Amino acid sequence: SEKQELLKELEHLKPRLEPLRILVQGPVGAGKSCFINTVQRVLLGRNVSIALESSTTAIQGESFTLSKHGGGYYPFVFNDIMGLETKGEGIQIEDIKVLEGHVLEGYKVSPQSSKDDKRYNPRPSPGDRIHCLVNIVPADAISRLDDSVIDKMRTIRKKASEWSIPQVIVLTKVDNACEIVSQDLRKLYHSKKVKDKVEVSSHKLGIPLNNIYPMKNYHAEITEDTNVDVLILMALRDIVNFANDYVESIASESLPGS
Ligand SMILES: Nc1nc2c(ncn2[C@@H]2O[C@H](COP(=O)(O)OP(=O)(O)OP(=O)(O)O)[C@@H](O)[C@H]2O)c(=O)[nH]1
Ligand SMILES: [Mg+2]
Repeated sequence: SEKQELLKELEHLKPRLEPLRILVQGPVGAGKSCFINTVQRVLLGRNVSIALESSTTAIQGESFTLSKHGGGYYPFVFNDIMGLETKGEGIQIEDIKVLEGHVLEGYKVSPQSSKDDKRYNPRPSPGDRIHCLVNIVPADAISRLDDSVIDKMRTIRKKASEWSIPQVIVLTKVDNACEIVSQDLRKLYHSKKVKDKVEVSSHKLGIPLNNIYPMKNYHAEITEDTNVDVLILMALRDIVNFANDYVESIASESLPGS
């Protein structure tokens, strides 16, 4: 099946360097934690509310390692940074130096943090950087999001663009945005309402339509839904491949003599 194919492809992934680092950003309540949980659930093939290995290492975010079904870990990690709602709190623009890999374990981001901090990494290697930026946007609330939240996301996105870091939008909560889709997820690509949300989010964040992944997270329901699984896995496959492409490109850049 399509799901098995995708799982196999992810299972056999051998990136140029490990782990690939995927940064997840988005407004409070957008579904960031649910997305990471759903990814782990689909990869393991069972409910996993406690299976995620989490450590608060890097920035204000938590870093999540994903377990394999047969033991071991996938060669990619998710970093979940806190919601971008609060003015003056949450991520500070300077803090996006994390994108470049300037931040070592234990570095505490605060408005006072500076380059003098011992845990500031002045010479980040390709493996320290973020390799893909995933913008989590709630389909049902995109039109109502505060401009300041969109501005912060755009600022981080633009910074990521300067370093050529690939970027996508994961558009969550499509079930809340469209009644028909909520009843049958297979109607997703025929939904005028979802199409509209995809276009609005593309316009607001400046990310092309073909890098937007509308989907539904596992949240309240216990029962497995292959349609949810396939949507998640297709997005994940692209995200890790984009991350790996990026790693390939920066690795060849930094080869001596090139
Ligand atoms: N209907 C629906 N609800 C969702 C979906 N994804 C997440 N939710 C719900 O949205 C709420 C917020 O989800 P979280 O994953 O905690 O959001 P978050 O982005 O991690 O929020 P913060 O950590 O506070 O920034 C929860 O009540 C979830 O159950 C989805 O795809 N569909
Ligand atoms: Mg969360």
